[in-house]
Amino acid sequence: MPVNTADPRFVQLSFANSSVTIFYFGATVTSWTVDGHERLFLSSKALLDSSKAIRGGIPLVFPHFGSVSYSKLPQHGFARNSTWKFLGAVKDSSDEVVVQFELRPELVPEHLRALWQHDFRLVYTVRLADRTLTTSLRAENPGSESFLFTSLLHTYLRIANVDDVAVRGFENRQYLDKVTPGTFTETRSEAKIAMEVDRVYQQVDGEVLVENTHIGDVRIHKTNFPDVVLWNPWIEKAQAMADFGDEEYKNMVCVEVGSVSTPIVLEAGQSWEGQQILVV
Ligand code: TA6
Repeated sequence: MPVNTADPRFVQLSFANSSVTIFYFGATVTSWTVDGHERLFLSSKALLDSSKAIRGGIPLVFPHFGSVSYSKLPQHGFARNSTWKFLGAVKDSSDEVVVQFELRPELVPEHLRALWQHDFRLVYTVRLADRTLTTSLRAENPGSESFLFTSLLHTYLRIANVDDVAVRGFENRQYLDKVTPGTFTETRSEAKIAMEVDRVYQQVDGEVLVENTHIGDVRIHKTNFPDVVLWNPWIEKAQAMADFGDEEYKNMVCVEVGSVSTPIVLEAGQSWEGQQILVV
């Protein structure tokens, strides 16, 4: 199945009735269509000129989620603000299309590189098959000293109406709430969204199910990403973001698999890999 690199900004994969668009900037998946239906949210105001992280799709968060005391990098690190190298198709068969991207220090903008000077290599693998999109991020430490990192796939799912959506899989999980600061335990079998939500659910073991998106459910399976962030900016935060429509909070929910609660220590010569499988 074709891997189309005609446009200098992105690569497009197609497989059966599915397609994926991945911008080289941030190695950001911006679109995933199945049976002609778009399953990811991309803001109508997203900037696609490499001037800032793309508002939507699946931005990559590395070397840290949020802002941390041990780094002066901007929120969510530099992976989503760097132009990655396309490594090409590693598989293009009758059952899936697989491509890879790479990020190394020399590809990171100098002003960001100067704020985090560890040697590293990231390899991002995007695998498109029938009704599934698998994205895997491998971090390697080719240097001689260990470094700390946290990482997350900042997935924006497209929905018809935020009032209808229910997210299952968090029951009895502890979560760090960034809206009403504190740590709580989720008692509900389904999380609904009727206000700003910004929660880091910890040690989420099983499948996360996002129901009533607009054409059915999205199932999220994950490996080595113990946490799940649930985020919707709601009205005020939506209005405060220049690259996000004032009303767009009604049509998106971020369900973000990550390893963010506890930094990972990557020893010299070691590697780590986290994976997400979206199933519709
Ligand atoms: O993942 C949720 C979050 O950390 C929110 O707190 C909000 O800041 C969101 O990420 C978007 O962050 P960004 O830097 O892309 O505007």
